[in-house]
Amino acid sequence: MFATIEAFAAEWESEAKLTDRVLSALTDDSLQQAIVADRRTLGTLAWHLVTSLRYMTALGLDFEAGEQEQPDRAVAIAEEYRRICSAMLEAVRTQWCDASLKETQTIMGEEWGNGDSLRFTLMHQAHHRGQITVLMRQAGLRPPEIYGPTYESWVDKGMAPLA
Ligand code: NI
Repeated sequence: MFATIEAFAAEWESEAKLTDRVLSALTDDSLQQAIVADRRTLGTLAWHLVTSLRYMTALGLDFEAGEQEQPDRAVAIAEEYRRICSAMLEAVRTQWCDASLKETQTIMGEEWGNGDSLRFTLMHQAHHRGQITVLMRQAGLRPPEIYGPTYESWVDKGMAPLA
């Protein structure tokens, strides 16, 4: 869990940058790429990264939820992602203090500290971001580096990539 707002803010800003890098690499056509037939697509997963942040308002944070409908254009999803990431962080910074992170709320029938909810939100984003990078490959796109080199970046450096 997070004990201070600024510890969360620092991690959130760097993680949001990584997610933005992924979303900004999507193309409109790639949004149709499905995990398997009739399951989530790259587009629905990318939009889920935006819409899931709205759940933070259930914790008492007040910020603009934005459009409900998933945009057709990848650039619009990335743009809305950047907006809601900043709006959510601004709400945490201005509406909560470090003591708020120890307060608990009932989430899915359990008592969650707000600091735990912030951690969950970060991990949830990373989870779906990982799914998205796999779908990017299936859609023929080059995934950006996240926590380390990709297959292509090893090749670019003239090194033998791990298969
Ligand atoms: Ni999810």
